[in-house]
Formats: sequence, structure tokens, C-alpha cells
Amino acid sequence: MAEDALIVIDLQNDFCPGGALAVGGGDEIVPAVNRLIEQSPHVILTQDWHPAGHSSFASSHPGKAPFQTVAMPYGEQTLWPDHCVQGTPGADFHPALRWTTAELVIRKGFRREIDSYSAFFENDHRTPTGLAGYLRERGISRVSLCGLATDFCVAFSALDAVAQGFSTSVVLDACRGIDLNGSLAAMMKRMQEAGVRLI
Ligand code: VGL
Ligand code: ZN
Repeated sequence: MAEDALIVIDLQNDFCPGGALAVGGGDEIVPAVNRLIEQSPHVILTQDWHPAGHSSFASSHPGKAPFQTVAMPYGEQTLWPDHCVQGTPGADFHPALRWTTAELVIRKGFRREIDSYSAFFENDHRTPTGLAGYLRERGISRVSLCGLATDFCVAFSALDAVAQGFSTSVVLDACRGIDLNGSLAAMMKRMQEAGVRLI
């Protein structure tokens, strides 16, 4: 039987106000996400989970500042402030997120040399996290996404989800974006064109 799952992307302290890479209004979505969790038969969370000195941190690139870009072997990479370091409070889920019913937590970005925006593939668009296989084995064919940030981890997860053949929607009022150089409008357009339902 076709099953639905909710995928909550990176609702962690460092992406909320006061955090290292705060997304404007990131904490405002928690009540809406909690309602979606209550209504969802299967709940999966992702957790951005970087080792100290991760290659996506500007601090790892002498002379570079956060939000500049650098050429990596797998393509252009935006550099970020140090964030979501493994085991730190910033990497914890928002304290008001009611996630105890979650059946799976996918950690991503744990390899020092490569970043991972998507819940499905690392930023080389080749190295899988295992999520697609997990969903298929469990008979889950429809996914709804929410969380942070709309124009990075949510969008890349949604694009990979449709490309992997899942019926995919993004619940926009349970998302907030970073919007770096017009990235929010650009990624909304890419999601729409790829067949992601924006609701
Ligand atoms: C994210 C930038 C760096 C996200 C994660 O969750 O959208 N953005 N790491
Ligand atoms: Zn990250």
C-alpha cells in the first residue's frame, strides 16, 4: 500500500534566531511543524551534523568569509559560519519540536570534505544518504517536506525526492528561507518546474 511520510528538514537551534546560521523566523514554524507531525503516519527528521573544521565552514578556508563561495571538486560551494557541529547544543533540534514519534533521523554533512544539503544525496549529487532506499523498502511513495531552509536543504531535498520518483510536496508555511542573492525565488521556480507541489 502506498504510504505517506513527513520529512522535517534541519529544525535545529543553529538555524533558529540566536543560532550560528539563523534563518529569519526559523523558530516561528515549530507549532505548524508539530501539527504536521501529529497528522503524519510516518515522520522522518534530518539533522545537519558537521565535524569541527568542516569544508563548508568559511573558517576552514583562509581569507574567505561566510556567504562567499569556493570551488570544490564537486562544484561550487557556498561557505557558511561554523554551524551544527556534532554534539553541540546548536546541532540539537529546537527544544519545542515534538519529534519523539519520528521513526528515522537522517544525519548529513558528516563527511569533512563534502557538504550535504539534500536528505537524499550529498552535494556531489551522487553519494546517497540511504533515504530513497529506506522509503522504497517501507512502501512510502509520497513525501511532504517542511523545515529549514526553504531555498537550501528543503529545496534540494524536494528536487531529489521528485527525481527519485516520489510524489513530493513542500508545506511552505512550515518552512523559512535564507534568501542569498535571490536564492529563494530561484529555488521556488526550480521546484515548481520539477513538479514539486508547493502548498
Ligand atoms: C543548510 C546551509 C548549510 C540548511 C545547512 O539546512 O538549509 N544550509 N547547512
Ligand atoms: Zn550545514
